[in-house]
Amino acid sequence: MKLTNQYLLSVLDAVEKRNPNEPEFIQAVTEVFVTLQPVIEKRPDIVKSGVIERLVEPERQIIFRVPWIDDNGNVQVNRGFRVQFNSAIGPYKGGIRLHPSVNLSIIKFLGFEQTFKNSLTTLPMGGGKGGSDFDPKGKSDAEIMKFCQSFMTELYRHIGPNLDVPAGDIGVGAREVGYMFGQYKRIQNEFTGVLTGKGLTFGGSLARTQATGYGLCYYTEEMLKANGKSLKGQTVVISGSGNVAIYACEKATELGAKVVTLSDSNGYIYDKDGIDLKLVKQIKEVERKRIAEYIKYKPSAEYHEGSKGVWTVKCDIALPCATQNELDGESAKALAKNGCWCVAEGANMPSTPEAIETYFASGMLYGPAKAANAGGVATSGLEMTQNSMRLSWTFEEVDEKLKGIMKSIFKACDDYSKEYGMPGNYMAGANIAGFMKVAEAMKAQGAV
Ligand code: NDP
Ligand code: 2IT
Repeated sequence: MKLTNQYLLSVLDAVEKRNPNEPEFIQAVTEVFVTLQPVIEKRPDIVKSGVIERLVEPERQIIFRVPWIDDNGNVQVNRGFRVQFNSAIGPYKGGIRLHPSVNLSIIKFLGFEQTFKNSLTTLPMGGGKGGSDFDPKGKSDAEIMKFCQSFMTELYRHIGPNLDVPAGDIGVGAREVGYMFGQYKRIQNEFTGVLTGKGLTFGGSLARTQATGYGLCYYTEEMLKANGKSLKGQTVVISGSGNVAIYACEKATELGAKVVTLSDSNGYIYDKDGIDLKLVKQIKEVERKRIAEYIKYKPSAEYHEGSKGVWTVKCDIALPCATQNELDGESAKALAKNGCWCVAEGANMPSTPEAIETYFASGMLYGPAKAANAGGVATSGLEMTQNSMRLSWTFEEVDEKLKGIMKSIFKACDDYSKEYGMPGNYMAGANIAGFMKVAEAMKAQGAV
């Protein structure tokens, strides 16, 4: 699909001029615009109320200095970000990413996409994202704590349970959320559900840790079911070996698939017998080591240098769960050539535009990130609800609600793809479904 609508082309042109050097943000906006073309043609009222121009400009962007002292007594300085993208349907909501590659473009693409994703969950959450170019790799626990405390010492004044509720993303899990929560509580003198992904002893929700990976598999299973298939008996390739990858592997295996790979930014492991997840959890969650360690304990498995190689492994289904643009056109062609017929995205924007073109050209089923990985933030929404009610649901209750949400997300993608004349194009369905609710709310609230 190409962008030919003159109005959207002119808005995109303005976005490009206003945001030079932000390739990831432009990529995310372009993808959404391409799929919104039929909506724009059908709904002149939305155009007239300036929804599109407002949607691509964050409500607020905060950039701040994060100084901290390392274990050698040296002062280190990082840059912190929080982009509060859209609050039309609820408080800003979205994760915090700690990775050396973090910059404004990456945080903006994530915050922009989060707006649509959160809308799809059916829960009242606006879109936001934050992070820092801090590199957690090789840092001691004390350094991580000092960084998180310093980060929150500035961020606390911009967030709140009814204003903006951050959570985890790359490099941020329960440990980091715990340190940030502790610092927020201390400065604000208030115990409140200001972050999600908290520890279970202080307001965290059961099943939040598993939610993104499990949700990805629930979505994938729905998509397969609608197309007369299921995960059972399929060979699955997963990239990444972090939170999303681990729990996608767990649920896919439970649903009867065989997961044969995991990866990190250095390389990938291939285990023809199916990944031993107990071993992976020990290496990644307990020891915080690299995925290459796997073959020390499982010599029959293989380790290959280079993360892109994972896409050359023969499979039925690929679940990219590492990072943006990890799967390019060439890798998508390699997948197709090896008979892969389904890609569902655990990571945010893992497929380049060329890769997505290849999925459609080769007739693959494609589950786009905004829909397929929405289970994490949906369960964060359930954590907010439990915090407000001052109670906690059982694992089974949360998991059941998550399943229901993922089913309804798939249905929305399917329904909207049909309504706008693109049956089976769940990318268009997800973007349009997510957009409609936000657009109606923005229109109703006036151009303010
Ligand atoms: P983690 O930090 O737990 O794991 C990230 C994984 O991705 C690691 O294996 C990491 O390898 C790999 N990775 C990161 N950057 C790169 C890179 N540049 N090239 C290759 N591999 C890379 O993060 P999550 O599992 O939480 O997040 C993974 C993806 O899922 C992200 O895109 C995130 O935005 C998305 N997501 C996360 C949600 C959540 O609830 N956590 C919810 C929805 C989406 P290495 O150790 O080498 O860096
Ligand atoms: O990309 C995402 O949806 C997340 N990192 C989860 C955000 C959240 O608020 O739980």
